[in-house]
Amino acid sequence: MARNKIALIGSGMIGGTLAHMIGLKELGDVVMFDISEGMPQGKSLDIAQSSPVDGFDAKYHGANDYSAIEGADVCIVTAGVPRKPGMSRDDLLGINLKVMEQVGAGIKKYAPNAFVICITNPLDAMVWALQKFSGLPKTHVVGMAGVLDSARFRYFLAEEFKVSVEDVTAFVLGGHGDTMVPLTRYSTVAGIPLPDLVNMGWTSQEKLDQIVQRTRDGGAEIVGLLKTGSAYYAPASSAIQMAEAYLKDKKRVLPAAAHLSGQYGVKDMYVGVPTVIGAGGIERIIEIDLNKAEQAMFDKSVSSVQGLCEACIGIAPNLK
Ligand code: A3D
Repeated sequence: MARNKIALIGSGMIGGTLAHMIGLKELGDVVMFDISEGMPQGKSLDIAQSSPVDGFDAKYHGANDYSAIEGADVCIVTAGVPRKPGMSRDDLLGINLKVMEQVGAGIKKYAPNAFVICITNPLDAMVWALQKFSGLPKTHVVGMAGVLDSARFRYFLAEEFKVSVEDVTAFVLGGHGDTMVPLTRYSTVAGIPLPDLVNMGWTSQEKLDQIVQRTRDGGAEIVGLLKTGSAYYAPASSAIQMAEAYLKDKKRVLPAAAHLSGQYGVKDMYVGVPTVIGAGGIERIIEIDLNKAEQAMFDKSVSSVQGLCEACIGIAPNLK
């Protein structure tokens, strides 16, 4: 049986980390694509040379031509530009929308049966545009943000409670941005919801609110420290978890920016919601009950994503 083929479209900081992780986890052969000449070839050769040391078998190929992604089972898209300090994710919209148009055409031509995971920001609008530009089924084009946002939330909670990150589950809904909705009611330590942990004296409501805010600002905190770009280790790990769920038909329950066609009262938009990811791509969208306050936060997040999609249509009217 042939190995899976995983195409990385964009081979910068996240793309390089993805390529390395795919080898270490033996998920398949890797094609690193980028417009920068020599860079994907150089990174591919470098990672391939680590394989005898780490003991994994995978073919690595760097390319500047889309034909190299032909027949890919999974495409992970990071092509575009990241944020610099002082920039919001939305500032990237104009440049990255044009990149999505090229990427969409490349995937449509060479990898129409792939499961496509978009990471490029502003995430919810870019994945929406990428699905339209590529014409791939909506179940097979998905955005990575929720796994990362909930991982940040889980990490901060585990630190606060002094328990293993493995025992903390977290739920983050909505767009990937300042309006994301970390749901404390559905986040737990070993099944105990966060509001109960406040009542049990494990933390205060004030501290929990600070953690929620730090989660919302999680990306900006790292941009401020790095100064030259944005986070890449945790974003790469998060996308790998989604790719693995698809390739191994794990049917993982993962938050993802998924296409909504009426769920949560939202039509033809990508917003972060809990999903089931397996061999069928996005196999199910899980609709949970939101209370009034949560619904209001979710609506605010949806309207900010809607504003970005409208801005995309302003630039590329063919997206309508
Ligand atoms: P970076 O290291 O700059 O890599 C981007 C790569 O894209 C570069 O190597 C570019 O040469 C390449 N590129 C630019 N234009 C094109 C094109 N037209 N076709 C193909 N390749 C092209 O950035 P990064 O890897 O740090 O981040 C990539 C993207 O992910 C950015 O848009 C970030 O904002 C975004 N990001 C999203 C999250 C989410 O949670 C959604 C987290 C972190 C970063």
